Amino acid sequence: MRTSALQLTENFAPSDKALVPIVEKVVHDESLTAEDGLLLYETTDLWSVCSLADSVRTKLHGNNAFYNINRHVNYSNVCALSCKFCDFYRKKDQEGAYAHSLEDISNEATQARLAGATEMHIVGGLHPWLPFSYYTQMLSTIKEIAPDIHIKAFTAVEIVHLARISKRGRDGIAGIASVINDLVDAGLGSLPGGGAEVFDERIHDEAYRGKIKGEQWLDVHRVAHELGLNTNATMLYGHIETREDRIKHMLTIREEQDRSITSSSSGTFQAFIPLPFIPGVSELSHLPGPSGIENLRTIAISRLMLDNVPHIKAFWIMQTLHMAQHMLQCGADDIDGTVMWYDITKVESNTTHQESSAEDLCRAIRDAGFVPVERDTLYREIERDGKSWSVR
Ligand code: V47
Repeated sequence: MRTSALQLTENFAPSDKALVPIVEKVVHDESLTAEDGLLLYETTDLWSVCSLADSVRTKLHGNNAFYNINRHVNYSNVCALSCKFCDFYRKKDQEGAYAHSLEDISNEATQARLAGATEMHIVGGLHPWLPFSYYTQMLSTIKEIAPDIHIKAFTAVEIVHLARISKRGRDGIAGIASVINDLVDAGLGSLPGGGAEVFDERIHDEAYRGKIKGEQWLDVHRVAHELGLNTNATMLYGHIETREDRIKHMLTIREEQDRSITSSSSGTFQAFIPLPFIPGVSELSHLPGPSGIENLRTIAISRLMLDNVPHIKAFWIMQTLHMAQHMLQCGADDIDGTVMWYDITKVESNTTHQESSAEDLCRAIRDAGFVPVERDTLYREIERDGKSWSVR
């Protein structure tokens, strides 16, 4: 039996006494400051950081840990950008460049429906020549084949790209809103959290010059929230950024979430997903990427800093399923889903086939001491009978 959050925090005596004021704030539901965040990064008392984060996740979610039955689809790796951390993009005529046809996508939707998936998570590069109709038809085709599947698609930079190719790039926020409305009409259900990287101009200019900046990423998510869509937020860490940059990034997401919660927006950030940099054969492949301990610490600190974001996801594809189990004990409450195909990073596999069965995900969750709960994209519980499912 796991200790409940309040029991743990009231009797909690960290061996690093510098953490005591942070423990007090957490017990009294006070938000942590940037200085607190840095202290959590600097302390050698990692056990206390993780236990404190675990107490917060337990308070929010009890013993539940979430997963879903989903499919990730990377429709094209052709990209106008050349981000230094990225091992996924190809130029149009480069070996390995691809763009899936709408027929490929409809086959994938059929497979997803037959497998009982509740979600398709779709992202790709900024393809220079695919027309706007490719994207709307992709969504409507999936909806025709699998009307109940939730489509979570297109990172903020893709939305900005779609505004440009549909001649709404100069219309600012109104252009973004009109693109999102078109996509929703075609079947879009929510936005994933990708492409946020680290909100810092220096890092942007050094590692992903040409990509939209933090303010634009936030604009897109703000508009989506105002239009009633839920979204996620990521942070790509462990490359050339500092720990200060990470804390600043988390605080920016927290501020934006406050804005969405207190405004008339009906959408909010549902989950925060720290993504560890995977060097692969990217231009930054000389860097080692973050260590397992840094990954645990970052998950725990995310849980503690982002007190207004309900879910912290340990994306097993990038963290590995074994590490995701540890992360469930250090603040994470979600590990993503069955995935099937994933082309953006490859940690334990040389192919895009990166799949975990629902049974394996549940076993991993149980083994970590939690109760597996199948959720849909909006974190509603799923009642399942084999391949057929409904929202509880
Ligand atoms: O946008 C690219 C990142 C993101 C690398 O919203 C890399 O539920 C690590 O956003 N090493 C895509 N990361 C993944 C993503 C995501 C994943 C799971 C769930 C959700 C969600 C979102 O991956 C990209 C980029 O930020 N990325 N290259 C790399 N070498």
